[in-house]
Amino acid sequence: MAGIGKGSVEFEDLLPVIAGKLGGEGLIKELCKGFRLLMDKEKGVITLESLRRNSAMMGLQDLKEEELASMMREGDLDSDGVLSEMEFCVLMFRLSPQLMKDSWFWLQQAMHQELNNNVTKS
Ligand SMILES: [Ca+2]
Repeated sequence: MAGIGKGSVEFEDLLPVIAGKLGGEGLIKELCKGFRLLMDKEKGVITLESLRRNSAMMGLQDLKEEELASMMREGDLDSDGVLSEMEFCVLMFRLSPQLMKDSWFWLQQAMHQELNNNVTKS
C-alpha cells in the first residue's frame, strides 16, 4: 500500500511466512496480538487515538495523521468509527496482497464465523 511506512512493509512481508507456519487459525491469533497492541485498553477496540498512540510500537511511527485516518476509514466496515478485532484482521489481510491470495479461504471462514456469532448474539 502506498504511503505506509517501512516498518509496516516488513510486517506485511512477515504475514505470509507466519501464515505458512501457523495455518489459518494460528495466523488469526497472531493478528489479534497485533490488535491488542494497537487497541484502546479500556474500550477494547482500535480508535484513531489509540492507533496514533500505539502505532510507534508497530514500526508505524512515520505514518501521518491523514494516513492513520485513512487506515481507520478503510478498515471500519460497519462505520462505527472504531476498528473491532475482526475489522483489524481484515484490514491486515487487505494490506498484504500475497497473504490475501494465500489465505482468502481462511479469511472467509473466519468472517463467516464472525457473522454467525453476531447473528446469534442479537
Ligand atoms: Ca467498526
